[in-house]
Amino acid sequence: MRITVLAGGVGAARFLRGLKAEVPDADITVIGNTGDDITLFGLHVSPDLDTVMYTLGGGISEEQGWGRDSDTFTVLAELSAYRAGSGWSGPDWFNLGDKDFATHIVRTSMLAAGQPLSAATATLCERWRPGVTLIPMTDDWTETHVLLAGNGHPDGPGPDGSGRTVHFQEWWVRLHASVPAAGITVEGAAQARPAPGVIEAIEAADVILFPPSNPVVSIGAILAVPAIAEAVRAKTVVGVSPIIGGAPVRGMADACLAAIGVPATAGAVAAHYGPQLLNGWLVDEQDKAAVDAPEPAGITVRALPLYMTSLAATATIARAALDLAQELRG
Ligand code: FO1
Repeated sequence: MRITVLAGGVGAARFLRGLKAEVPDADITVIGNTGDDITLFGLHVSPDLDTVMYTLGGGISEEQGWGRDSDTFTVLAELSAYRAGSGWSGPDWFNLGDKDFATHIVRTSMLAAGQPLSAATATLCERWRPGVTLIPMTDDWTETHVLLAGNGHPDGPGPDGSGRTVHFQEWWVRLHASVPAAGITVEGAAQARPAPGVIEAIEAADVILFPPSNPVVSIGAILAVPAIAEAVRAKTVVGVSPIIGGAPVRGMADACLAAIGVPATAGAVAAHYGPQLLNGWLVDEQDKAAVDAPEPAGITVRALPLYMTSLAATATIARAALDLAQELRG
């Protein structure tokens, strides 16, 4: 069976562990979000690609859900010493571990040599062997930016009164999404070309899965690449709600949904994707009212326990998604 998964970070990576356990012989391609990518200290960091690679490759920090297991922060401490002892003022809010730096150095050195992000990702995966084919959504530049609402917050309106725009990571990590977002845009996505193999993986798939990733800045960012959205719409797509009981299971998807005027409910997220894109939708039993609700019209909704509390629980969710896809494909 060929399965193609559009993936963000932590939620997607954990879902993929269960999917791999449930269908170990399946050919799984993961299309990773690169809107989160950021250049820090001259290094290209791809948080969502690394989270999937480390999680499936056995190198993830389980408690953080990102970055390397048992990492140290000696380089960061040295950077702080330079910040304190000189006029240098590089960002101090993004915690990069020493082992993690090696990943960004390999990636950046390959990019500097003219290799595309997809080639760098393939090289990194030769070491980690994630057991899936991990392809960035595009090799072109994309960055998700957040327009901060002008609300009197120190980071609020700029001199002309309009809200400042910051990189998604600054909003997410430095500001903890504490300043409401008035808008979220994936810069570069409209012009971006799918990376090699992305469209082929979508077209060849028996089913496309949307794991419980952030519908705005993760799956939404991938779908912001026009050719990808168009290819996905032609397929059977089953998604897993990242919202349970009106709140995201982790992360701040609710703050992202608010930025685009979508209520943080399982049904509203399905309706946001729409029946042209999404054919099946798994919701938690707390949200089983969505099964019969009119709003996600044209989308078949099933309710089951959605907390990924163990590998077995996650495998059960993955099985339910595959079964629903089979049912919908007829
Ligand atoms: N998230 C944080 O909340 N704080 C951090 O300092 C942080 C560092 C970091 C370093 C590497 C990496 O791959 C991810 C990192 N993240 C951090 C998570 C990151 O912001 C998220 O994984 C995604 O970008 C959102 O899904």
